[in-house]
Amino acid sequence: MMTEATTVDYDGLIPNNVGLNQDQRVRKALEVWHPGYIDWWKTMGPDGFQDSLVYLRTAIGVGSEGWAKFGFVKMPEYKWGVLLAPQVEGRTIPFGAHKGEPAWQEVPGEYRSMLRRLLVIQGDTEPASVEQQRHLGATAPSLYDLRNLFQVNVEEGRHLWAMVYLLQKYFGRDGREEAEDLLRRRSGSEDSPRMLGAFNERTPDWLSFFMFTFFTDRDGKMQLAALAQSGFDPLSRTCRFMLTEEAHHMFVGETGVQRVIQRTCDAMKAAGIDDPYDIARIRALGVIDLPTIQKKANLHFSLTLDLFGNEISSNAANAFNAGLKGRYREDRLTDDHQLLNASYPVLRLKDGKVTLDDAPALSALNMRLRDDYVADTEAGIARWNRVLERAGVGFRMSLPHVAFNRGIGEFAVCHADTDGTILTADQWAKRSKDVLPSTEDNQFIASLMQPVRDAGRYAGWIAPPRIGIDNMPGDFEYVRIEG
Ligand code: BYC
Repeated sequence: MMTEATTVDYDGLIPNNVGLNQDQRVRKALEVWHPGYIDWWKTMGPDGFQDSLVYLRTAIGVGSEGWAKFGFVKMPEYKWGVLLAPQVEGRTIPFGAHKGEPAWQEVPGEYRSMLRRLLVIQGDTEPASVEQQRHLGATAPSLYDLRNLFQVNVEEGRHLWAMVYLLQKYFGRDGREEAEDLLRRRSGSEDSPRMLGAFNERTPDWLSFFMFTFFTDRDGKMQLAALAQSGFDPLSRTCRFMLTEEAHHMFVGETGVQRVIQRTCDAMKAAGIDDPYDIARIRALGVIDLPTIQKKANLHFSLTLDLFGNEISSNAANAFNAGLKGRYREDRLTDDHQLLNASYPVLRLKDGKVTLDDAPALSALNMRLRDDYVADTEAGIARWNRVLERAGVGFRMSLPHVAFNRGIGEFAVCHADTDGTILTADQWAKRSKDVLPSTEDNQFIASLMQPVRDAGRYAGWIAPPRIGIDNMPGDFEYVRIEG
């Protein structure tokens, strides 16, 4: 049974469904944080479009249907708010040592620092992605894509609000300091970088953006799904609502790459080119050759795998045991949800070979979530391949081996080919340009990044979408750039 209204209070400065009007202390703390956030958005958010009118969706409820309203908004005036999925009455802790006890409505003292760390890491990724994408507006391939970029950006901003609310409400002074620090760190900064590796990388072009939203936002989905199982009920409710927004971000990535592949296939067909490796001729058509798209996928997949942490992790075991972070779809799994005697197969590097070893299931939870992620990603790749099948082009996209190009975990110490073969440093030095984007590849992609700003028109390297956002017609002006 659900309790609480699913509508959102829009009267105050901060739209919310958490009763901020009755909670002076937290409301005050958020109102103090608000100007710093707006300042961050204006200086680190989308560059050059702060006065444009953008056709954005805003959440107006948290029910399963009809939570979004579309309309033209200037981004700094977007209604960022605090939205939690409705409380489920009688909810119990679904896993770990406290399984079956009533879900916590307050922070359990013994797990305070562990929980704070999880919130801060999650919170840190959200503004980081906005910073990484801030220059992309200048080269958008259409107004439709420009609008999708901004939608993703404002929602990542809202996800930051979601974590900041939890920090401010449940962690007092420490929480306020963490909330300030989330606005202080910067993606790619030498002195004060974002916390996780992939969030300090550059997103230099639109193919990178689509790959990022396909691969890295999907890590967001998996991590949020694991946190949505949390025994700390406010975190569970927050993540459940964030997941409804995350779906659009992955749609942007998946269909973005799909449209790039489609356009390349169409151009090859029109020019009578059958060989996908006839790269110079294909590039001369002004489209991105399929092997280069594969290299970009290799890069983004491997960077994203690093976000799952070490295969064997006591942090992950402790968070599960404490009831704070579960497994993907914990509620649909049918084991004892405690895993004290269970094992799980883990890929390891042994005597220079990739081997599968059983490890205690509790320690292997990062590996397990990563496996679930890989399976989810495979399904998306299969949808890309349907475009290639339909076009009759002899090329298929695939995921590289999990040992390929890793910076964290078991395989960080070795070089591996895309099929998992371990390579020497010399072999890797020769091979890497064939499997990761080279400077030349990146320069070619950069040369295509010319903005298209007429409603209904698209850059030559990407096909138009099949349907418009909110069912708008093909020539709809999604962004009124002059405001
Ligand atoms: N970079 O025991 P381990 C998203 C550190 S994306 C740098 O394996 P654990 C989004 C680790 O902190 C989802 N350092 O770690 C997507 C630890 O340090 P300490 C974000 C790393 O904790 C797109 C040490 O190495 N949410 O939402 O088991 C757009 C030992 O490692 C990295 C979350 O990640 C790294 N990649 O696993 C916008 C959920 N990996 O403590 C948004 C919350 C590990 O020894 N986070 N280290 O000093 C977690 O659940 C876990 O902290 C992690 C790491 C899965 C990240």
